[in-house]
Amino acid sequence: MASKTKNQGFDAMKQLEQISEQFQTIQVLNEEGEVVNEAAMPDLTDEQLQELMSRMVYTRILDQRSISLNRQGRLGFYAPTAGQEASQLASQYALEKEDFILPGYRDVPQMIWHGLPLYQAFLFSRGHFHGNQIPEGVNVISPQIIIGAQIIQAAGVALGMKKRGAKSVAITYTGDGGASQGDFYEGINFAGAFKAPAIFVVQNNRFAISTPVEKQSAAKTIAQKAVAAGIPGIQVDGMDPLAVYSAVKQARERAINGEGPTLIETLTYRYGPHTMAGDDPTRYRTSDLDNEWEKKDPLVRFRKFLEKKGIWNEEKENEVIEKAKEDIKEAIKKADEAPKQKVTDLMENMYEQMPQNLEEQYAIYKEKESK
Ligand SMILES: Cc1ncc(C[n+]2csc(CCOP(=O)(O)OP(=O)(O)O)c2C)c(N)n1
Repeated sequence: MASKTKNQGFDAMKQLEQISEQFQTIQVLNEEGEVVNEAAMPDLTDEQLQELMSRMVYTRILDQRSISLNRQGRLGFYAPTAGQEASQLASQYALEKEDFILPGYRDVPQMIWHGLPLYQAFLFSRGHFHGNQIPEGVNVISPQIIIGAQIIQAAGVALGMKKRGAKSVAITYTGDGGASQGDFYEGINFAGAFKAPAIFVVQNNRFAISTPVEKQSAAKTIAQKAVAAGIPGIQVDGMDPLAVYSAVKQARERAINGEGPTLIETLTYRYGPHTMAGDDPTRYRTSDLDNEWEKKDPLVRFRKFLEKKGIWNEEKENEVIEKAKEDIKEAIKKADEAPKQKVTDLMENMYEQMPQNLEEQYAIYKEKESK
């Protein structure tokens, strides 16, 4: 669309159009599990490909079980993840243990695969403080509920790594809604200016609760927002684990080579509701749109690819499913055994030095709890 306004030697609309057109979606596997882009194919062994598939299957089961546990009143806050496995798990799979994850509330799977014990993820869901006591050596922080706040924190963590001379990166995740927050622009701009080794992943699942991405921004892609920060921006097919892996792996290499941050937009979809707190997606999504995205299912596509290679079958998948169910059962049992949270735990965890006005209340509760 050329500008309707008189051209006085330059055409600002055309310039915008040209910039937007540069951002093409990177894909390695199509919906049939066929390789359509050899050049972007990551260098993964058969074992690694199987491991990635196992994690995706495991996490789909975890999602199904978490939804059902929530409905039984055995879990609290839960943001469903089905549909986003490639985006979440292939990006985490491209990391090293020393890298730091700053997740949003939907990104608990990445935390688990980065080392957070499953029972602690369940305790987080229940609002129990032990769910937020991340074990030493597990480089994640608690999921951020304030949309976009983790983006600035990631820029800071990454800059800290650079200053210490560490060869690691900070990766953070937000949604398409998060990319409209001021924190997003501040974070990517700051990281760009200081060449901080950060990776900003925007999981564009098309909706911020009920707000469609088309109403979120006039930009054709979220990836192109990187241009203003002077950093590379990539849009990948977020239902394609190999494309996501390649994009993050490359961004990580750039970051540790001192070339600064990258913004990665993954085009994805959440099959379930926004959270389990009463959201009804049928009020804002059509079944046609749901069907369109179900055909892109990352598990189906990756399964087809691996089966064609002869390195995946039903038996293997069933083993993973059984293992996931077993682990979940054990982790829930362990979460149930955690000591009941007390009011004084909340106060003690919040303050090193209790404010004077709370000291009195603290003493009252301490007394009650001792009975
Ligand atoms: C600063 C802030 N504003 C509003 C909210 C309420 N809120 C919770 S989730 C959400 C939508 C976020 O959508 P998106 O960033 O696309 O992520 P998604 O949930 O789709 O993964 C909103 C507005 C919040 N948590 N924080």
